[in-house]
Amino acid sequence: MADEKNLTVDPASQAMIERASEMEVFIAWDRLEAQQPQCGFGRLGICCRNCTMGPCRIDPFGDGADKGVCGASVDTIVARNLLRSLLGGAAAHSDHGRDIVPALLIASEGNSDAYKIRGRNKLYALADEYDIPRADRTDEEVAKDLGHFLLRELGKQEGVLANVMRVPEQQQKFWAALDVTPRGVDRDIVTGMHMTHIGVDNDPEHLILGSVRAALADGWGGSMIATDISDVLFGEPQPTRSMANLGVLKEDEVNLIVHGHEPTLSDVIVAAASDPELMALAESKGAKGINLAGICCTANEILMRHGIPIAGNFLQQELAIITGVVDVMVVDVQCIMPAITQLQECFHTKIISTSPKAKFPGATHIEFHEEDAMETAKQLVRLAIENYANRDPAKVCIPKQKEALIGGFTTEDIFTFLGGRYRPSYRPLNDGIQSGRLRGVAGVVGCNNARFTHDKYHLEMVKELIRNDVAVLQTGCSAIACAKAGLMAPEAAEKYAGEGLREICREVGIPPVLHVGSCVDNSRILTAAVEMVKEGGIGDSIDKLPVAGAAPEWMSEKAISIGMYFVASGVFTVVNPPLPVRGSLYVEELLTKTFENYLGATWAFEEDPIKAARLMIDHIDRKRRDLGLPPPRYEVPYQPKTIQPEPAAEVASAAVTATSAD
Ligand code: SF4
Ligand code: MSK
Repeated sequence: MADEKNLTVDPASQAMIERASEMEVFIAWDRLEAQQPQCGFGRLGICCRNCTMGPCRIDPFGDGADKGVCGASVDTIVARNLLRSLLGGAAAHSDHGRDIVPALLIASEGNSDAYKIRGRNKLYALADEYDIPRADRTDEEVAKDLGHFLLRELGKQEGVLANVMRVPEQQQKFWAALDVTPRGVDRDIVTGMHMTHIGVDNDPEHLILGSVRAALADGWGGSMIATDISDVLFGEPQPTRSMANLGVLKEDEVNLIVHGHEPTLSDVIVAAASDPELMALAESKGAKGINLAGICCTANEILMRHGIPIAGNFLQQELAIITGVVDVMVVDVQCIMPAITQLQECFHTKIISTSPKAKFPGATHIEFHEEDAMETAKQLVRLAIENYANRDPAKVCIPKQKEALIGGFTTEDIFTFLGGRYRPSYRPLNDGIQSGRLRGVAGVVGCNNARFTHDKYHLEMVKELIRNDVAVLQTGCSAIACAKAGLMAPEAAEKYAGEGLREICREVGIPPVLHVGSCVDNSRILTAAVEMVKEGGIGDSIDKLPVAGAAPEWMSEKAISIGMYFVASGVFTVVNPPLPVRGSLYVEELLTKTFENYLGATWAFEEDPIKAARLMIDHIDRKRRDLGLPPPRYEVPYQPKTIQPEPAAEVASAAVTATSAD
């Protein structure tokens, strides 16, 4: 395998990759190497398996086949593939939202030891928004109506999503003109799948607009519903201190890691881990305590509400097990590598799958049902305690790196910490942008991808943005990358931020990079943009705001949906790697150019994180000029750094060349 320093910039991960290689344990980077050369057709989006006359593939050089057996053009195939991938992502987010509703309904019965209505302010705000009566009713009665209302929204068959009323008027006009106003999550995803069947929709533009509608149903529907219900059920996050990186694991305590996405079980495990009986049991086995930590977005969910430490992001899931001290890893859905169960052959860690929809060969399956949530949570903690004695001391190796962070920012609490308790407002944010002290705001989100040096792209991009006085909102594994690098500590402003952003961070006492949650919480970035529009003075629609988005190391289909709903909501969004559409010039132009006229924003593809940040800053400056705002108060020199192209990309283009020459 290549030098671990080229695989990740995170020292804790470098140490564990080295450890894996010493122990001859195969991990993601080894499997990536074994996969070379990867398929260049797939990367360009030009192969189709939608019927058994295929698979068909289009020759990217124009010498061979330019149509599938059915006559589908390269533009149709590329657009259809993108739509299918996006639907996978939108479905995952939206099903996450649906899966939280049963817990809300159980809480509304008022007799669960696991679930209670903890976010009263959010409950009242949502009830008022959706016309659910509150007078002379208990919180539980209101929550029950809310749960049923949101279930109907997810499965809505007539009309449009209720949350469309949250969207600024200009965005609604764009969507109406294109006929992409989201109608209902289930409906728009099923319709999208139907469109991709052989011989249904063959118009590439129409297919791409189908993906816009499904993405909007995710962003303003499924994901937003997931965020809203989680806030009602588990409580609205508040800024909270915690730590991040593998160094949060403890040699002398039972370590239980929760990994995946949905908070319905992990939030209850937080309570179970502090149960006095279980703590006594842990002590009786020689452990000093029970240490709970998270990986991926489950980590973000329980960090935001309870300050539980983060063990790592997507590419650290195997590395956590290689520390030799993870007694149990509880997994539910999304971003869980099947490989982790194979590590059980070398390490004592027990992998326990819990979702009725996700089984992992080799894992112990303890199916989670909301009615028995506390019982199941305690059972899982007990299993971790019992497995503590099975650790092999010779295999224990915990990297020492961990960094302090503050997480738990939301659209709602931004009001308070900016405007103060007695005058909550977005005014100071908008004032900062209007005066030029703050250049703009960026959302930097998304995954890790083994093809690109782990965390490097997130860190370089975010540092360049804050150096140029662009405040950054983050979710997902990108947020974890920056937390591990110390960018979410308040002191980060002194070290990394430009002068204007530093002044604001000092005044308000916030880090320059704000952790706003998990993947579904990208909806918080949409609603924060809406509040900036409502506050006034920096654009009367989202596409006019000096804001931008990015996913510099994305890999999951969910990221396609997130990027598409950012763009369709008016946010210019830069991604790396490019969407798999480069086999069709038409589709690429549609997404990166024509969308400007359709939606007021476009996609951009750029691998170099500094150049990508520069695209975002230039976009923000253009928006500032269009609004007649003064130039940024503090300019810093642009320091281009050239990043070496990732080796896999070279291999892929070689693969295309080789295959087409066959
Ligand atoms: Fe080939 Fe058309 Fe079938 Fe796709 S749908 S596999 S392009 S024949
Ligand atoms: S977990 S979707 S790797 S951000 Fe949400 Fe991380 Fe991407 Fe999964």
